[in-house]
Amino acid sequence: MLDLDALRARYRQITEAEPEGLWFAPGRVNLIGEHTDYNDGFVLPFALERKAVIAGGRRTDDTLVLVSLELDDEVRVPLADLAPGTQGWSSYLAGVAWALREAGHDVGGATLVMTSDVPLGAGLSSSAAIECATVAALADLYDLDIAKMDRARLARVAENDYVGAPTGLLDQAASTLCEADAGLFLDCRTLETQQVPLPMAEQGYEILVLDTKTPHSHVDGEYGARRASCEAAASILGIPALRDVTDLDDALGRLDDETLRRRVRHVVTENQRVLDAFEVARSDDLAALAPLLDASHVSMRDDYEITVPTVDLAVEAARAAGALGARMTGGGFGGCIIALTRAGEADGIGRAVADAFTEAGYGAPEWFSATPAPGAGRLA
Ligand code: GAF
Repeated sequence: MLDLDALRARYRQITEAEPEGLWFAPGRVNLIGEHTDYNDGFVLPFALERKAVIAGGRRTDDTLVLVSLELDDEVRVPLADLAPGTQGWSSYLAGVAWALREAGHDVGGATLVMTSDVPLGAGLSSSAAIECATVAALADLYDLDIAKMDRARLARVAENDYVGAPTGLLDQAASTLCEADAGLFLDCRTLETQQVPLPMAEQGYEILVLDTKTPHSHVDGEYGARRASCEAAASILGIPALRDVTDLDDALGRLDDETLRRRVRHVVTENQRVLDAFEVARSDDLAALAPLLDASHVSMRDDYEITVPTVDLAVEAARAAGALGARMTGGGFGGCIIALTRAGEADGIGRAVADAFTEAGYGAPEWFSATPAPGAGRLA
């Protein structure tokens, strides 16, 4: 549970004033469409109730005072010293101020005190939640008129150019643009979006999110290596991005390297699965999502090679315990799985996975049932 009284108290301690406002942005799960975003493809995430919240106010000393409640840490950065490549938790906030200023927005100093219950490194977009909450705070504080998609893009600039993680737009778009009880269908090339109602409870389903507690990071080499493979394959195929593959067999036949072939097969089939999921979600039985989730996991495991043993076991154990379908969600190399279950069964399936982890000698996972929640905004 987020302690908003403690958040306000910490703000008062620093500034001797009340915050000018509280802003939030959520973490997300990606229902389907993994590693498709930077290939100009399609994604279908939804936002979580778990979120980052920032208590903020303007300052007149051209300085950012950035505080993490959880880490009990305070960082002071003069605006003139904002510099890409800075590491650490505060770079997700400082990077947004930098990105806004680079884009020509008149952002001055601010005190931003942050708290978050999005688990770190779990593949639930803890960093995008902080970035998008920071955009929301600074945009309001400095009266900036920035459309939602542009907010997401600026948050991505912070992630890519300031923090140095070569990610796509999925996480920031989800955290900014999602709406309650809906998934967000996003075409990452045209940036067209569509809200896709996900009446899970009405149809008698639940989405279990289970954190394997195997931590991952996007600043390490594997994520960038996958991205580089996709760009190399697109260049060999003479197309702008793997989104443009129209005949998979033909494309595979033109690639000599077996690893590249597998990477391409994942991206192209995953894009199709997002389109299929989009259709299913508009029909009247969400159970038809299940085989798409399963196929997505197999593709990430065997072709894109971004799963790890804990994640694979979690998916298998969830399926064995009655989940209708399950897959890893997020960037990979650890983190979370999601499983589509019948209503009332998610918790028991979480417990069955925990038992399987104990038997395999893995640490205890954590899990919760997820309801699609709204994207970033002002809390108070
Ligand atoms: C991470 C990245 F941040 C996203 O841009 C996306 O590529 C995802 O991994 C994989 O789908 O969350």
